[in-house]
Amino acid sequence: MITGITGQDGAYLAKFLLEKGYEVYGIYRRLSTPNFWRLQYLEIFDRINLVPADLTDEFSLLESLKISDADEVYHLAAQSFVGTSFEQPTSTAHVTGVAVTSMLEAIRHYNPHIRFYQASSSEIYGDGHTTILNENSPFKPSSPYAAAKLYGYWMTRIYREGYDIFACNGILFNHESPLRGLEFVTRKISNTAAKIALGLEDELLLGNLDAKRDWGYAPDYVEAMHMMLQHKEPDDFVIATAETHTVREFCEKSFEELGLDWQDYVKVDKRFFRPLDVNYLCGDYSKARENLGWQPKTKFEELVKIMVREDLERWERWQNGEKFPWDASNYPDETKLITRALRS
Ligand code: NDP
Ligand code: GDR
Repeated sequence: MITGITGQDGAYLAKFLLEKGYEVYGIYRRLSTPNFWRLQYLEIFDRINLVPADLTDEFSLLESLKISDADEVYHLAAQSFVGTSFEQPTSTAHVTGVAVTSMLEAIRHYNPHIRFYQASSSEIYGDGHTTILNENSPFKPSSPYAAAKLYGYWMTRIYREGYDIFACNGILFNHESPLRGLEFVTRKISNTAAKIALGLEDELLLGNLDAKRDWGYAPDYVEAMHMMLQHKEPDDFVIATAETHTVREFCEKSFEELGLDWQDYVKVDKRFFRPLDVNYLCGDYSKARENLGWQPKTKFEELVKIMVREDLERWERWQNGEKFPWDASNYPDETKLITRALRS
């Protein structure tokens, strides 16, 4: 069973598990506009058992375990956008933090033999690091999102050590794809650059261009989640590429892919800065390589190409009148949205 199956990782993981012969269940919550585009895009929507549940409704989580009778639970659902966590810190605490405990409690009561994967994050390291990070590096969260994830990280360890539940933290560094939400910086860049190349947009407004991230490719990363739950012992693993690049470099490579100079189009806008930011992240995945046999297959430049080419193709098809499941054509202009940064 996958929580967060309608998100980027949930959709890729579902596809990966279906290809392995798994029967896949996923929870979805009621939204005024249903969000199944990623499952439709990957052509797996009809092969998934969808169970209604919400992370803030503990009994619905317990019920989802009963309905699926799962052997493995991949807990991916969260309020996953760091920027929003500054604007909605309490709901982020409930959804991204406390719900991890709700799910672990549901497992403890329903079937403590279920193997549990927690979607932990490199954000738990926070700002101030200058060297490559591993499982033993200190945690110092720099956002409400990161604090909630750190709580989830510790609850996962507490249930592993206290109740003998096979519970693992995947400390995943940023991973991206054409299924990434449009508010995250990589997809914002690839999508807007593609539109600029086709004359559909004339500028790209961004915040902190100096932030460095270790960006990998999401389909590579969901394989690591599965490997963790097949390992002989439950443990915590960093999943990363061990390379770091600035947001500026992501822009440069994206526009270059389209034959354009990023400096002609990118402008800095204070609305996209955060009250606190993490300026450097780079992950050491040696433990995962040695214990799980996992390593990234897709590096930075290839990732940029995949994303830019895909967004360009989608917009070309859109210009030709094609309709297919994807998000961009319905997304509002971000600059129309009032953010806390703008008010202050
Ligand atoms: P997405 O934002 O794409 O997906 C989040 C998922 O959580 C969606 O399916 C969403 O459902 C679901 N969700 C949110 N709130 C609730 C709720 N109250 N009840 C039920 N479901 C809910 O995230 P990603 O796929 O990128 O990330 C997956 C997980 O991994 C997240 O926990 C994220 O924090 C974590 N992570 C991600 C990294 C990355 O680089 N992508 C790196 C490290 C960690 P809906 O469609 O209804 O909104
Ligand atoms: P992040 O991803 O916060 O690392 O969290 P995001 O892509 O939002 O930001 C990365 C860096 O880019 C800077 N930035 C901008 N970010 C956004 N979104 N929009 C902009 O216009 C912009 N301009 C500059 C940010 O300040 C930041 O430094 C992601 C999420 O997937 C989390 O759920 C996950 O846990 C972490 O990655 C690992």
